[in-house]
Amino acid sequence: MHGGEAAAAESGVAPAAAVPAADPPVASGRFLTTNQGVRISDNQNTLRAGARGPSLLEDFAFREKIMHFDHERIPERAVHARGSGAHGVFRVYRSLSQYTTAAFLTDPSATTPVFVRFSTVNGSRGSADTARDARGFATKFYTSQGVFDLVGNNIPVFFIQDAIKFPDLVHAFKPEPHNEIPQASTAHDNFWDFISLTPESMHMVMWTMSDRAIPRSYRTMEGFGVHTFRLVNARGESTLVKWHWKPLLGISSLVWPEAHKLMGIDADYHRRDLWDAIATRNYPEYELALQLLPESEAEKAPFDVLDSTKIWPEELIPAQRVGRLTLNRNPDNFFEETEQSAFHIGHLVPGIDATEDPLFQGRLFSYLDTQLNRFGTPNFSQLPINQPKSAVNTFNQDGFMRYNNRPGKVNYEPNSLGARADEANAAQGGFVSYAAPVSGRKARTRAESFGDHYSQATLFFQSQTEREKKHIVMALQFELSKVQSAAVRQRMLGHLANIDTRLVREVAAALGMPAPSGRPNTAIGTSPALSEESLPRPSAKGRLVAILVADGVDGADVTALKAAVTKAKAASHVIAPHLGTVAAAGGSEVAVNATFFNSESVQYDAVYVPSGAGALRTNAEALHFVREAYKHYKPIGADGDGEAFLTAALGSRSGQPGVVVGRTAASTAPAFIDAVVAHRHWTRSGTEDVPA
Ligand code: HDD
Repeated sequence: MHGGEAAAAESGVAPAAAVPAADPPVASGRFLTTNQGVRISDNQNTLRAGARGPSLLEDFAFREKIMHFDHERIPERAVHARGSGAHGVFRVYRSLSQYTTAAFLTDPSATTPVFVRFSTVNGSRGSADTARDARGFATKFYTSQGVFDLVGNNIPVFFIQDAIKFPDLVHAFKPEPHNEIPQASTAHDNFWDFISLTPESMHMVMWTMSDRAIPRSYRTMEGFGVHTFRLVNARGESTLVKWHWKPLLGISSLVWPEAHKLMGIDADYHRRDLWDAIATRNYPEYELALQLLPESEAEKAPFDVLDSTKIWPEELIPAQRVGRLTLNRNPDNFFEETEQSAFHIGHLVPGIDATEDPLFQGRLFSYLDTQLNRFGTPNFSQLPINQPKSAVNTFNQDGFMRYNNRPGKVNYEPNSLGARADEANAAQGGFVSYAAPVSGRKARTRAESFGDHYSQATLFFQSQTEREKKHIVMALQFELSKVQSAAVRQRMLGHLANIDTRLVREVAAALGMPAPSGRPNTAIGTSPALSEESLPRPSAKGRLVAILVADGVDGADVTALKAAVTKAKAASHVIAPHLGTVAAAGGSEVAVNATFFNSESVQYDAVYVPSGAGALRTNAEALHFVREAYKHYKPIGADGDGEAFLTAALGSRSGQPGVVVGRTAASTAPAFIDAVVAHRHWTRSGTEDVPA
């Protein structure tokens, strides 16, 4: 009997009916109500004195509605404000108990729920997805031992070695403070001024100027934990670890003019791609790969494992694939899940620990602090998206929006008056910090072993294919040409000279400046795993093919092509001069998904012109569509009189790599799908002079 019931029984007064433990009041029922559950009679007109008179203060429904609206926003994230989230599951392939006690890494039968948030770093919440930038790849594992957050990026190194420099880095890359220009872009003086005075950033600069910084999709980019972490096993032994996410679709990127254009045409390009893939059950998948290094071997490595500006070349320390992440559910509500998800690099579970990396150490402070700013309360951990799915048993209490304090009288520990809440030791699954030996004098200093800022930048550049090198050169030409200060440009050239002689020569030429000489460490060699183009492209899965049609198209041909595309696990859209249907030859109708006025070639991975679409020969938008796809090295296919259309669009270029023609869709499809798998056809010539 509850206290209230006992008292009522004593007094002989019947207790009031128990209030049922209700679910939170979500939208339900037919009638619109106020927040207090009172039905609203008119949501279109305020209460006013006379039809043309002033509104009355008495209108509580109006005031409540406006008050709520006025407070809808929470501060956007200081960085990574623009993002998209998805739910999923993680499963380890085999037990890693040799290295760690973390249950989700030792039990291959366990399916661990996860929430992943992808993001850009620089732009504000409404900025475009395809900006040149690093991408965040933050994973919240709801493990049986509590929440573990892996808060990583799609680039394995960072701009700075010490967290004390982070606010300056962010101030420098964000829009300039006097005029808030430019949005979501590093092509401005402040960024390059800071970078030119921060040699340790050169390695990451090579990555952000490469195609890795303009991914085709969140589904086709890698993820990295960046720092060295520790895995700790049951014997208390530590193994150093670098975390990698490897996308099963392979890695693919946009080309810069395409990314640029997409910022205007579809600012939500990556968000939409992720959402659509999950909605159509083409679940994005990534393998977790670990680079493992016994603590005792760290000293022998040719880099300092605590330096976040360095990779561990995979040829030296292989990345072992140990588990799979599948994203299989879109959020029900963007704000509640994606926006309110709160990650923290200090959300660690037993068996996974931090290292002394000074960037890691600083992050351990910043993430909780930033959540206090965003949510105004330490109780953000009670929001459903942030709640652990394992038991929570804490004496923390109260604060704004707290709703589940522990019941009962006792709220302290140790206690003898209430339920016990014993602390757990390691054997009972308690978190025990790895007993890393620490010694030294207190000083503001940087280890000498952090001192080589150029060799791995050179390693990255030297590991790229010709085409990839060209793109890095072009990105630097673009970015530095936007810098007004000649001194900043000159200083940057000084750094590039220490990375690669050709790089500095070509960038300097575009800036109209002399190329300084430097001392690149060319002997560092190459790491093939760093070249996106050299990695395998497994299939056409997930690609989107545009099929251009007009009245008179051969309906059977369209059907055959669509079937071949579906069989390859890709998708297709039929594009025509108008929505609705087009009349196919023979009397059937072909349904249209998009038109030449509401979509452009940059939104597609490949283009096909089926037989009977020859009428498009005089359609300027259709001609432009194909020319632009050609310019961006995309696969182009045609059959029947579709070939005549290609000739009208491309002239003699229709014999170039990745342009596939045939008699029917059925006979052309296999070669066309192969071209789609290859994605871009870099050896194609004549792209520069295509008028698109
Ligand atoms: Fe950070 C957010 C990744 C260095 C301070 N960071 C944030 C997010 C990602 C990263 C993916 C977005 C999480 C989400 O989706 O909500 N950050 C990194 C990586 C770093 C890094 C890979 C280097 C290895 N960050 C870093 C440093 C500091 C911060 C050195 C501060 C000393 N980061 C923050 C933050 C953010 C954040 C201000 C903003 C919003 C948030 O935390 O929740 O605390």
